[in-house]
Amino acid sequence: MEERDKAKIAELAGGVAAGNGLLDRRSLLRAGVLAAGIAGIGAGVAQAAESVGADAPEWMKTPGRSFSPYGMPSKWQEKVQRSFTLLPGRPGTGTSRTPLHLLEGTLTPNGLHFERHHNGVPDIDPNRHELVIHGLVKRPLAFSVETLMRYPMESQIHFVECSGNSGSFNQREPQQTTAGGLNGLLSCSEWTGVRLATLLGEAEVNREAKWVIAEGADAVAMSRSVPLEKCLDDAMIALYQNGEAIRPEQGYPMRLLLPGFEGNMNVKWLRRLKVMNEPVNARDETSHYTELMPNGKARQYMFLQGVKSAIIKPSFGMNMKGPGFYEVSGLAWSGSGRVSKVEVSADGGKSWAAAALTPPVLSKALTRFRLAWQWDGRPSTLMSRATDEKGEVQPTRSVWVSQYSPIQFYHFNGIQGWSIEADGTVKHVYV
Ligand SMILES: Nc1nc2c(c(=O)[nH]1)N[C@H]1C(S)=C(S)[C@@H](COP(=O)(O)O)O[C@H]1N2
Ligand SMILES: [Mo]
Repeated sequence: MEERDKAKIAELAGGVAAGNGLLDRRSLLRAGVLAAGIAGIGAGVAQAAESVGADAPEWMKTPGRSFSPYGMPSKWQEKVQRSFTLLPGRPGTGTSRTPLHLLEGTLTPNGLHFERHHNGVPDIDPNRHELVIHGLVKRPLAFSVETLMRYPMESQIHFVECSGNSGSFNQREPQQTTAGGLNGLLSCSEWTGVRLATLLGEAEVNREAKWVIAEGADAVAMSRSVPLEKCLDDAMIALYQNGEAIRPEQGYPMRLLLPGFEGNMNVKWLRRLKVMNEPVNARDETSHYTELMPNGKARQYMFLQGVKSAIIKPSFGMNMKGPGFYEVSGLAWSGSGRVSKVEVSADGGKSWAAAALTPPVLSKALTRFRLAWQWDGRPSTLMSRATDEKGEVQPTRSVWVSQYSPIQFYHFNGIQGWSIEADGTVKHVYV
């Protein structure tokens, strides 16, 4: 690109904000792709024909098909699917990932929410399911689904992230896979249900109580110890997911939702909450979900998902179409609250520019960030770094790795990078 053109783009877009062509975060509000540069660069915008409608496509010539009782995505979107990692011989055990790289915005369609099952998805008859609250309470209570539905409800938008998400970053070599393949044990939904504090209030928790043991009604009866404090704070018994009854894969007829805590603690198919004065050291919190330290000791009960971000556009599998004006965008989130800042670098971390955060920016929810980039066609390294409202900053991968034993893979929240080759190929690189 000519220096003169570059300068014109930068001027129209509101200025250069960091090295290697990152533009000011307000630039997208001011200028479209065309206005910001030279017609069509990078974006492939074409000139419209003089007379529109002369050659109408076939779908304009016959009536469309009829109504459907439950709508499905367009057949042209059939590749937008979850990807699986299953354990051999154990069909219901493993994970499926949200294809983050094929979605936009921040909410995950219910059919694409990631899945993590320890022994398959139970087929629960809601008329025979009960949630029991017992242990250190004055009044042990059993709630049918119908009873819970009569309680006052609230809606909250929150992410759920498996603590094993992005676990491959502990490996020596960067895995060459999509943004969803790397980070897709992550989804975000509007959850509607009953505040757990309301139900615990009715059961009247004893003074010595400190923990609540949550147990699922699946074949492994997955159990986790949850601090009582969290249960009395923003914990919810979720009954609805994005407006419809929670999906079987997500815990139908109800799940425990612990905003910001590692996925595993959000017990699905919830059947029992036992109030205790100590944690139980359940199988799922001793054999797994601990952090193995270099000295061979393990840290237990690491609940919070750290502040994190990843660039989704561009990412592996999306090649650049020549030099020009691009929007770099991605997702940022924190288990501790709101994302306060996301910075992007196009020169491998030498300089950083603040990205625009697309509203709404919600606590413990996915936030979309965007920044205009004028790619000059030379090899570049894109990175993003998030900061949350508590002031926590995403660490570098090497800082993260140095904290743990080399086989420890839970809670990776290090800075991620993509290299853009001169031919436009996007590769996963460690930065
Ligand atoms: N009862 C039960 N709850 C469970 C699990 C399970 O296997 N059984 N998996 C846990 C794990 S490890 C994660 S990451 C989340 C995944 O929730 P999702 O499948 O709705 O994405 O559920 C958690 N709750
Ligand atoms: Mo998980």
